[in-house]
Amino acid sequence: MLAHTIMLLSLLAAADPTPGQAPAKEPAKPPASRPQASGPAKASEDGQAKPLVPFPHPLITEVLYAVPTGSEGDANGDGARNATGDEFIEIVNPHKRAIDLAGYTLSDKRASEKDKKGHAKSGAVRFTFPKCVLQPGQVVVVFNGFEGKWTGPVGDQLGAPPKGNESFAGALVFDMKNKSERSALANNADWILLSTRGDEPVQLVRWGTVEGTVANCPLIEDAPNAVRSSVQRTSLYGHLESHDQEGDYRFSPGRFENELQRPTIGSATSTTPEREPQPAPAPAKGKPGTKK
Ligand SMILES: [Ca+2]
Ligand SMILES: [Ca+2]
Repeated sequence: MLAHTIMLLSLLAAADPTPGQAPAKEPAKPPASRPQASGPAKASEDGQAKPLVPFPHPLITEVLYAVPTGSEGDANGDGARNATGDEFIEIVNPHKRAIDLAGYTLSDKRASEKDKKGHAKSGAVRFTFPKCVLQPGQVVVVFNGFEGKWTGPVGDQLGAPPKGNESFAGALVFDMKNKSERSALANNADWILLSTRGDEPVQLVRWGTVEGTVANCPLIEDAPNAVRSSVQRTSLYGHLESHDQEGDYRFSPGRFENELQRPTIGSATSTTPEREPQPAPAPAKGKPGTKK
């Protein structure tokens, strides 16, 4: 109890200096672009750390937008470095209950732009998840996939992989199956937007001097420039840093340490997740997934 009180007090002190203690220098207010992830973990009223995104949303934990040159850039491990195909986004279920990724979309800035006729511009990155139950702490990696080759189970927009991929620490791996080299994240300035099946923004990770923003996005984070590595979250409640600050690895698709207990592999399809209310018809109840 005392520890919780101290933590809460320290959080309050960090976020809201008392008038008598003028901050040494302005501004006391954190940058608007990193409202939630630049400081310590938010605490709810009971003192428990809260995920950076509310239930039932997943959380982006790593982005490889600037693929390292040479063999060090072979993030999907197919033996060839591809500046487009080896890009990936890693996400996790940060909650204590299962969630369903169905309809969640990852997209870049290009995907938000339209040409004069109102059509989507070419070169966009956009991936919409199929039905995919994610247990607490379970990790997903979505590769760009351009010209990629795969070992082990890999899903796509039409279907989730039947199980985790041991080549990626047991994470569920998806392939965007991009057919154009131009459908890639821009190294100098771009973003990844996570949005719901109802097209509501959940999380925006951006880098470089990117123009524009996403209105009404509750979590906007500016990732550091990462020339020869990915950017990865320091913890489930932490901010995004260049991956090479954490050791010799330049990226770690599928590996994300967190405070949640990892579920037993194989239970992923056997638990019905709770879903936010949606207009779409509810799935049949009492129909457990096939056990393997
Ligand atoms: Ca590769
Ligand atoms: Ca990782």
